[in-house]
Amino acid sequence: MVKVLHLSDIHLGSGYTHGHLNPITGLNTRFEDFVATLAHCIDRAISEPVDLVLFGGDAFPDATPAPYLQQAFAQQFCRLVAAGIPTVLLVGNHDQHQQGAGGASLSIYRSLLVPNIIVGDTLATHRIHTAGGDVQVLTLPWLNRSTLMTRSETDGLSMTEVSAVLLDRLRTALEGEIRQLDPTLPAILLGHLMADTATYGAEKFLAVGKGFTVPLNLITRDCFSYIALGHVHKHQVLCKKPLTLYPGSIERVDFSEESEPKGFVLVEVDVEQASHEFCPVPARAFRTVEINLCESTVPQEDLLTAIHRAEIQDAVVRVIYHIRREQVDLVQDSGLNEALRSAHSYTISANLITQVSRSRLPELGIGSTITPLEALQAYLSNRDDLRDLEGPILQAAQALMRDEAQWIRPEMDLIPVPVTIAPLEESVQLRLI
Ligand SMILES: [Mn+2]
Repeated sequence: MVKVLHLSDIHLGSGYTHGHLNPITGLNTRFEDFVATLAHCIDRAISEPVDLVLFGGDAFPDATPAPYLQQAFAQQFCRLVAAGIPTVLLVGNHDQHQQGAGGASLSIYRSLLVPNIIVGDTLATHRIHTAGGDVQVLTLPWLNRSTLMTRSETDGLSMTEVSAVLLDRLRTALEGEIRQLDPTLPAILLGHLMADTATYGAEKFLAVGKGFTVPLNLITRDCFSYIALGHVHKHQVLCKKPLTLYPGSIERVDFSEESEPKGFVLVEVDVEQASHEFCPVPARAFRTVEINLCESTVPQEDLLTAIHRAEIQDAVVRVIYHIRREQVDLVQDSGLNEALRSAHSYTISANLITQVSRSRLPELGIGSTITPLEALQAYLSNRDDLRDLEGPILQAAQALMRDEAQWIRPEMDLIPVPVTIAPLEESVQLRLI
């Protein structure tokens, strides 16, 4: 039985806009938060003690972190080295330099031959001796086109075709590793990837062209006792046999993670099976206070009541209120600042509601067919403030249209391109996944 602590997506150095400068240390308070949470995870690894620590990737915001970030990260993982706990550091998409072309921010640990630290920047199997017995860890770092294919191979292929070829290569490479596994020892797959059945937000769309989604059944092979994942910030179990899960990130990076518990997992692994326990960490709370004041006769009072009701103590708070233009003077910022003093940091934004929307220009309505220039003309003749610029704007537009015509091949005009815009889920993790 091998006892494992699995954490992921540290992103040390992110989300500074939600913090402020600590006047004593001169550091951003969010940096200090992230370090404290990471220290909490390492404390637990040592106090248990666990036999092995697995980090699922994305250590920093990018592959060239500032020296103070590198140092803070190293100081924490160095404690595992001192305690004699073997550790695997997997390379995530944020750790790769130029999409895999120039090494990774974590490779330094291998170059320095730090004992008991293994850097997972290639698809490879590592046999690790731990206090709980020997274990095999197959590392699967973030893969992108350039990892598995040369440029000439991808030339002329569509995105879907590239994905199909990549998955095929991954299947073959994985099979090669699996065949060499020792069936008498527990085997763990440690991967930084987007599984097709995971719950995530806009990163799915943002990652188009950069990486690809891996079908869960490609990795959930019975030769593995445990499949340890990284990349998605929301903690979730994808499969019970073999146990496959994302521990999620350890600190909130933005408000999309407001309602997600943050933590790591402790996993007991043997050849046949694995069981886990999610351990929450004291990550800083994020709170949204949102209220519609349009119907309120005492908007300031109602807003203050809403703020007092929320648990804002030491939290990163955002206050959003909706208000009519004529009520704006009824809300005083000074009173709000006072009410929000116990928050760690806060932002206040007023959303002005215009009750009577302007009627559309009839000539631009549905059913009328006009050229782009006629549309511009109709728009300009309804904008008194642009009257002086009407001539020059029309001239500029004509010149642009002429220019454009040179670049448009006639056949391109004739092919309708179907565009499907999928609705984004509410919990978007835009920047960091
Ligand atoms: Mn990632």
